[in-house]
Amino acid sequence: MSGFYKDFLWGGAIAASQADGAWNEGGKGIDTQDLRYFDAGWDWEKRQENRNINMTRERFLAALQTGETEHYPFRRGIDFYHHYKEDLALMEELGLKLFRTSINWARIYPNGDDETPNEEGIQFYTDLFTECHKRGMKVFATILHYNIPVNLVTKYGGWKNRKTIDFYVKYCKTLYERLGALVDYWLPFNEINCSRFNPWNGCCIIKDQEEHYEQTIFQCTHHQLLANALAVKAAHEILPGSMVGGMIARFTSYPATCRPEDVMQTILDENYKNYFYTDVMARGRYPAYAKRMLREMGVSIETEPGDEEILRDNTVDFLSFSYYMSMISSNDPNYEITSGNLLSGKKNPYLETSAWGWQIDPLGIRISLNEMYDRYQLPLFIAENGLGAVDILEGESVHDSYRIAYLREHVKQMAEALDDGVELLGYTMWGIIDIVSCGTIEMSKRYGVVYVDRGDAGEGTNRRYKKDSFEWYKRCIATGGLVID
Ligand code: BGP
Repeated sequence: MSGFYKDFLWGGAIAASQADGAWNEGGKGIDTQDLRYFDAGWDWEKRQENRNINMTRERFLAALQTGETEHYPFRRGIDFYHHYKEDLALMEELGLKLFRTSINWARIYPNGDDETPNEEGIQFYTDLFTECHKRGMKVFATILHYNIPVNLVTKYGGWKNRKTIDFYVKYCKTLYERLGALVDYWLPFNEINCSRFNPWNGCCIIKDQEEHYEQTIFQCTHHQLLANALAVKAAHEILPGSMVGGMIARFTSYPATCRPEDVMQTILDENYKNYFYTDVMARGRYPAYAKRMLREMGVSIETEPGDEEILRDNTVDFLSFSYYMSMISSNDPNYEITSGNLLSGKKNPYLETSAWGWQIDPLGIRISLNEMYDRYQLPLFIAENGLGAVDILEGESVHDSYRIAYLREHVKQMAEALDDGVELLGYTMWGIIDIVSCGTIEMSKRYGVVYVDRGDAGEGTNRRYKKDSFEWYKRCIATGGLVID
C-alpha cells in the first residue's frame, strides 16, 4: 500500500460557534447559534429530543431577551477566543499541518447589513491565522458554519430572502480582501445539505412562522447554492489561484438487502441527501433527478434570470465532506432506527454504534471517498471525522483507547482510498479539542485529542489536558500515517 503523500495535510477542525465563546465581546453581534437553549439538568431522552430541534418563535424571542450564558452554551464555547494561543501551541506540538475553523460572520459584520466591517473582528482573525502560520499550520477557513447575525433573521428572514445573498457576498469579499493572504483553503458553507436536516442551523428560519416549511427550506437552499457559486466567483476574481470548495455532511448509504427496491431506495437516498448538493456545486446545474425530488415534495423554487449562469460558471475547486457514520436504505419501514449526525436512520446489524447511536463504519470512509472521486474527479478533503464519546479525566489525562481505535481504523481506510487513486488532499479531524456539541449542545459529548475541563453547565477550570489520543495522533502525523497502531 502506498498510503499518504509526503505533503498530506493532517489537520484538525473546530467551528466558531462551538469553540469561541466571547459572544458579546470584540464588537461581535448576536448570532443565530447564540440563541440555542440547553439545560444541563435534562436527561438523556430530553437531550436527544432537543438534538437539532427546530427553532420556534417563542424560543427565539426568549433567547433574544436574555444575556445569560448558563443555558446558552454556544455563548461561552471553550473560550477559544481568549485561549487560541495556548490551543494552537498544542496543535503545533501535535504536528498539525492544517487548521480548520470558521469565521463568525457576526464578528465581521455584527448586524450582517452594516456598511463597514468591525475592525476588531478583522484583527482577531488576522491574529488567529497569523498564529496558525507561525506554528506551521495552513489555514482552512469555513466562511459560514451555520451562524449568521441575528439581525438578518429579524429584519430579512434569513436565507429565505434573496437579499441575504448580497450581504453574504459582501462579507466574503471583505474576508478575501482583508484576510486573503492568510487563508489557504476557503469553504463558503459548512455542510450545505444541513439546510434540509436542521433548518435552523442551515437556513436560520423559524419553523412556526413558515406556512410551507419544505418550500422555504429549498428556497433557502437555492439561495445558498447561488451564494456558494458567487463566493467562488469573488474568490477567483480577488485572489486568483485560490482554492474554494464545497462541503456536505456525507450520509453514506448501503442497500439494506439486495432486493431491487432497497437498491433503488439507496440511489434515491444518496441523490436526495448528498449528491443533489454536490452536483450543483461541482457540475454547475441542478441534476435531472432534482425535478422529481422537488415535485414530490410539492416544492417549486423561485429563480431569477441569470441564476443558471451563476451556477454554471462558478463551480468549486475541491469538494469536502464530514464523515462520521453510514446508514442503510430500504423502503421497508420495519427496521430498527438508530441515531446519527443530523438525522436518524435504519440500523445496520453489522456495525457497532457510538454511545450516541452513530454507526461506526471505517470502511465507509473509503467507499465514500471512492464514490465522490469517481463522480467528480475533484480533489477531496475529509473536513470532519471523529468520535463523540464520554471521556473521564483521570489525573492529568484521559485514556481514550476507543477514540484511538476509531481514528486508527478510519486513517487506515483513507490510506486504502489513496491507494485506490483518490486525490485526497487532507484530513481535518473533528473537534480536535473538546468543544460544545453542535447537535445536542452538550459539552460532555467530546471529540478532542485535547480535553477541556468544562462541563455541561459551564462548570470547571477550562484547563486543557492531553488525552492518550493526542500522543497517538502525534505519532500518526509524524510517521505520515505509517505508525498507526
Ligand atoms: C457536523 C457539524 C459540526 C459538528 C459535528 C459533530 O454536522 O458540522 O459542527 O459538531 O457534526 O456533531 P455533534 O457535535 O452533534 O456531535
